[in-house]
Amino acid sequence: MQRTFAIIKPDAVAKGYTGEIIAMIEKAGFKILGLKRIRLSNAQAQGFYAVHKERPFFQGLVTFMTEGPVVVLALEKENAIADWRALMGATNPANAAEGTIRKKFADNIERNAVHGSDAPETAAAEIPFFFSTAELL
Ligand code: 3AN
Repeated sequence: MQRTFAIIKPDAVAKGYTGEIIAMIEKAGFKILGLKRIRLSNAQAQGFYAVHKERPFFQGLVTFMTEGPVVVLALEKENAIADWRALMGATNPANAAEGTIRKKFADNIERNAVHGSDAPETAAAEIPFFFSTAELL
């Protein structure tokens, strides 16, 4: 079993896609260990995306991620990291495959509906960034 971390981003939450995205997650066989709807502070968004802080899109990304509520999830499944990234689709929705979340719900490369950990080390850092052990059931 492997764990991964997911965010339903402000664009998708604001457009009312939370339920459909959670249904896709459950249908794909992920167990939801933790789930909450929160609004990121500036400091949380900057900390979460610290690996991108030298990138030209960093400030725009932080502004976007703090513009409204998000839903954060801790997920478990065999091969969870790769399987969640496959279900999300490519970072740029223009390149995302049919049937993926980004193909269905994302507007563009920045407002791209969902986040997913890209490696086991990333998941191991991202899950405790938002969930205490007691919140993972
Ligand atoms: P992914 O979310 O597919 O793992 P990353 O880790 O390369 O993609 O990028 C993190 C986030 O930064 C993306 N989800 C997207 O919101 C934003 N982003 C990435 N590349 C760009 C870009 N060229 N322009 C604007 N935003 C970007």
